[in-house]
Amino acid sequence: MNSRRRFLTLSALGSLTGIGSHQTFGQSKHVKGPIIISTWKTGLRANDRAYEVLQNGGSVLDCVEKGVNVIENDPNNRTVGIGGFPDVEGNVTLDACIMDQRQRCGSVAFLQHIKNPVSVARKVMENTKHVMLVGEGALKFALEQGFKKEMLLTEETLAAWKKRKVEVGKKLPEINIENHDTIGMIARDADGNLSGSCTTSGAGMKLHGRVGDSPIIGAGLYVDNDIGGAAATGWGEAVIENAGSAMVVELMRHGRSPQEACEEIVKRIANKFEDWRSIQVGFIALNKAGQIGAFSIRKGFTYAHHHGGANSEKPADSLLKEG
Ligand code: SD4
Repeated sequence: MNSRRRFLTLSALGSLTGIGSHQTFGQSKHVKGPIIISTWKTGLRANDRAYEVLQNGGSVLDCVEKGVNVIENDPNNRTVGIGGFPDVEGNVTLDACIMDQRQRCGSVAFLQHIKNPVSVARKVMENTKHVMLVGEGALKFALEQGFKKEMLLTEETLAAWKKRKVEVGKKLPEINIENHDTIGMIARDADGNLSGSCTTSGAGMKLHGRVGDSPIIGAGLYVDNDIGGAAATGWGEAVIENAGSAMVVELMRHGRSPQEACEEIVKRIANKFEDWRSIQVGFIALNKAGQIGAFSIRKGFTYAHHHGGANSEKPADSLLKEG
C-alpha cells in the first residue's frame, strides 16, 4: 500500500473492524410484511407504485419493474428514462438491469430510443438464453418485443445539455458528484421473496459508448434470495471496480447487517479510489429478515423506505460528514 493510501486508511476511514454492533444474520429480528427500498427521493413515487403492484397480486418481480417504470416515464427526471441527460455527443443512452428470486437476471446497456430499459432487461431475462444485450442489438431486440421507438431527448434536456457543453467545453467533467438520481430498488414480498431493479441514463456528459455500473449484475445491483439484495448509485466506475452490490450481499451472507455491509463496502471503495472525496457512491441494502441499510461517501444521499403502509424518505449516513 502506498503512503497516501495508508494515510487515507488510517486517518479518514478508520478501522473497518470498528463498525458498530455486529448483529449476525441468524440472530436478527424478522420484520414482517412487504418491504420496498429505493434510492433517492424519487424512490418515493416508485415505491408507491411498486407497493400497489404487490397489493394487486403482482409478483415481487412485477413490483420492482413497474415501480421504477414510473421514474423512467417521467420526462422531468433528468437521470432516468425519457428526459435522461445525454452523453457528451448529445445522445441519450440508457442502462438497466433486473434480478429475481430465482437468481435469474436480465440487462441492457447503451440502449437508445426506448424509454423503459428495465422492461427490456426483463424480456432479455425471460425470453432469451442471455443475460445482457447492448446497443444496436438491444434496440433491435426491444423493437421485436413490441417496444416503441421514441425520442428520449426532451427540449428541456437538450437546452440543459447545450448550456453544460458550453460550460465544460471540450473537457469532460472530471468526476461528477451532482445529480445522481439513478433508481435502484430492492423489494421483499409478504412471503419473503426478493427481487431488484436498477435503471439510469448514466453519468451526464459521459463518453459516447460508456456503460456504467447500473446494468452490470453484481455492480449496480445484486440479489440473492437466500440472503438479501443491494443496489448502488453514484460514480459507476468506482462501483464496478469493486463489484459493489455483490460485495454488500456477500458481507450480509457472512453475518453483517445490511447497514454494516453498506458501510464496509463504501469504505473499501473510498480506500481504493484515489479521488474518493470528489465522488459520490451510495448503497442501499435489504436482507431476507427485512432489515435495511444505506450508506454513502458524501453527505446528501437519501433513500425511500416503504413498510407497514408508510413510505418515507430517509437520509443515509455518510463517510464525509460535510456536504
Ligand atoms: C452511472 N451509477 O452510470 C450511474 C449513475 C448514477 O445516480 O448512479 N447516478 O455511473
